[in-house]
Amino acid sequence: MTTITLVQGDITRQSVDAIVNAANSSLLGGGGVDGAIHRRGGPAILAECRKLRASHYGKGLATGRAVATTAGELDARWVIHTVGPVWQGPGSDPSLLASCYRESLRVADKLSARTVAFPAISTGVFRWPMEDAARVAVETVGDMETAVEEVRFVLFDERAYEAFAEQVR
Ligand code: AR6
Repeated sequence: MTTITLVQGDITRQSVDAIVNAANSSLLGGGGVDGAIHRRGGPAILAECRKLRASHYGKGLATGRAVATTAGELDARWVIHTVGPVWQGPGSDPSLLASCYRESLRVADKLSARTVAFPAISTGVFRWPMEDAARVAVETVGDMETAVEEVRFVLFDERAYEAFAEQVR
C-alpha cells in the first residue's frame, strides 16, 4: 500500500530514498527544481548525467521517461531524472505527464527505493496548469502497483500545495 503525503517546501531538503528531478532531455541541468538539485547535490550528479549522455542516452532522455543517478550530497540515495511535457494549451495530452510519474516509480522499484519525493512536474518552466498537473499526478500514483511505501509530493508554494490537497481529499 502506497501512502501519499504532501509537504510544502524545498525538495532538495527532503530525506528520502529517491528525489525526482523535473529535468529536460539534455540531462545537463537547467532552472527550477533541476537547478536547485544540481546546486545542492554537487557536481557528482552532473558527472553521472554526462556519462549517461555519452553512453545509453546519446540523444538525451525522451519526454515521459526516467533514469536514475547518484544523489550526490543530497540526503537521498538517488536522483531520478524525468522529462515532463511542455504545456501546449487547452487539450494538451496528459499521457506523457502521467508517464513521468509511472516511469519514475518503475525506476524506483528497480532500485528498491521505499520513499520517493516528487516535485509538481511540468508546472514551472513547462507551464502545465497546476490543477490539471495535480490531478494527473495523484491519479497516476494512486493507480500504480509499486513497492514504494511513501510518495511524497513536495510543493514549492501554497497554491501548489492546495491544488494537490484538493486531489487527495
Ligand atoms: N523544490 C520543490 N519544488 C520546486 C523547487 C524546489 N526547490 N523549485 C521549483 N519548484 P520547474 P518544469 C517547483 O520549472 O516545469 C528546468 O529548467 C516550481 O514552482 O522546475 O518541469 C529544467 O531543466 C514548479 O511548481 O520544472 C527543464 O528545462 C515545479 O517545481 C524545465 O525547467 C516544476 O517547475 C522543466 O520545467
